Amino acid sequence: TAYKRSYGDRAKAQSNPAARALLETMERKKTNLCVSVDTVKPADFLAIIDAVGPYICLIKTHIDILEDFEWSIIERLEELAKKHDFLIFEDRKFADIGNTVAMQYAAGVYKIASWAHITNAHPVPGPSIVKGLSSIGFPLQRGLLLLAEMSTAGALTKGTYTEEAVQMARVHNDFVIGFIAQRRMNGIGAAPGEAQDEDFIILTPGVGLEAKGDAMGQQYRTPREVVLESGCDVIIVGRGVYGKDLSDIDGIRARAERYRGEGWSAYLERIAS
Ligand code: 5FU
Repeated sequence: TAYKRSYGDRAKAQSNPAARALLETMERKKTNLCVSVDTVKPADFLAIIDAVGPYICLIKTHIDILEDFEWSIIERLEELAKKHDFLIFEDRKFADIGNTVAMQYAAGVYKIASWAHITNAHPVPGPSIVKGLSSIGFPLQRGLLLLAEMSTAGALTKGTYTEEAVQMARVHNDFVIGFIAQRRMNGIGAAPGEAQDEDFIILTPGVGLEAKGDAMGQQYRTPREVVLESGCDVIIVGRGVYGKDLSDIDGIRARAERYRGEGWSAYLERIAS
């Protein structure tokens, strides 16, 4: 099955350019770490990205958290992506009708489709959300993740909801490259014998080595649990890397290096087993 194969091997079979580029970057840089930079000040945002850049395959943004947004932040982000060889994932979690999300994705203040290689959407509105986003993103060679499962306590993303998210992805697998989920999704909800060689990329938030959770429902598992035991591909780490003191760049760099090591060794163990 796909998750026993190397990222580089899996890249070759991907037809979506963003999926292929992500897997190739992971193989080339030997990292399955995505850092989530959830900071308010643009200066912190850019300094942290520059520090963790060498250790990551992907940076995850919530662009609407930044105060005093200006377009030069995007230009700087794109420069850093080139300098350190990583891709950009805007964690926008689109959730509206196709016509609306197409505008939210292409236009407005952030023009997400113009700079984010990957974005994500809740499957709650049904397949029309994929159609709307694909009308903008597919021609730009972007990729979409569906939120099949969330990391928070009591999340409603379970059972048939998760299964139908996978079915939705299957129907639109030119643009939908994988899932935000807590475990592998290949073959879920498929008829026996169907979907044998599908290969969805699984990106997993709720990863931490120190804490078990936060005061607002977040739940953490270790890179080993996520990558080795649950078969996920990319670990998404926010506070575990940037911590409480955003000026402690050496500490941030050291933690990124540590998570990269933990994630990569779990992956090596997985493909060797
Ligand atoms: F879809 C999800 C989810 O299920 N859980 C999450 O935590 C997204 N996230 C995001 O990952 C969340 O919005 C944060 O940006 C990040 C996790 O940050 P942490 O500091 O590692 O808890």
